[in-house]
Amino acid sequence: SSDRMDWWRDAKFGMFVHWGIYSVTGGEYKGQKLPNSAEWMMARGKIPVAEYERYAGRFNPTSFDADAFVKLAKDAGMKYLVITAKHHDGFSMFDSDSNDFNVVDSTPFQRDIMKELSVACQNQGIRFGFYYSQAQDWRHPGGFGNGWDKSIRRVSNDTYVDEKAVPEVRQLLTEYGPIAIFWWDTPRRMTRESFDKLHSLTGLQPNTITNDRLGDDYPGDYKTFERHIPKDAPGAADWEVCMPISGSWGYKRSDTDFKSATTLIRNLADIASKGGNYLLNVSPTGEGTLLPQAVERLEEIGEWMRTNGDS
Ligand code: FUL
Repeated sequence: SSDRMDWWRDAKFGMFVHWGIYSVTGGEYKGQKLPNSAEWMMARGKIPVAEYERYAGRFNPTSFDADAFVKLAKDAGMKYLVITAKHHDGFSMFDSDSNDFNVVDSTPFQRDIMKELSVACQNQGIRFGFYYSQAQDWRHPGGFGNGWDKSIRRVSNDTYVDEKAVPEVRQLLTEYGPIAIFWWDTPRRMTRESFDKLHSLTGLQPNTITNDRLGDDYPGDYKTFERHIPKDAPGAADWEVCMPISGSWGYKRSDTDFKSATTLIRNLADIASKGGNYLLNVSPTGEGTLLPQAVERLEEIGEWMRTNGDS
């Protein structure tokens, strides 16, 4: 019998992409290397909202080419791509109607990166999905997570959900073609109304597959494991391991901790043999390209896939 999960179960391998205005400095704030992943730069540096906004003015990844980017994933044997439409910092990587702090309205680049990628994926037969930080938002006064900027006059989390998360999720699910995956992240305690509003939006595209990070009562379609591979096949029917190709999710200049191609291939085989999917993360720079270390590894995996894979 056919199931909306069929393609996902067959896919085994996807590309995760963390990209945002923190990529401009490679996660460094005023020349300081900060602990944790680069996309956490604003929180680790305790950067005030007004100051963080200025990074948008430096985001101009003119070397970005959506077709070439998607081709890298396809040639590596990946079947789907999931990218950060909005991370915790509150910056929207698409032409958001409800948030001007976005790639089209607030950067010299002025191009809708999500639109370009959705088209490139569709042309090359790669399923396309969004990561969306629905709870943490360090810029909106009702988003969770920003405890450092005391100049913000807080509003309720419901206000944030109504003003930003709901309209953005709706826009992402109506203006960007078929969305294969909606990848929620870092659940926090919201009101039942807010959870339900977000949850029901995924019904706009009945075939959209979701992970389990909207909230405790919303298991989604599959279980997310972060950074580690379960030792034994987990009880869950459908699960995915997400893992950065190096140490950080977002591009971090000081991060040279690339996993070897051998390790990556072994991980893929290990996960696939236990029935899961591998969502391998790469980190575009402020120029819009991947470091050669990442490209080389993707190419090596692709070679292995062509010799040993099933397609
Ligand atoms: C985490 C986030 O806080 C990280 O920044 C990253 O997006 C990872 C995949 O999920 O919980």
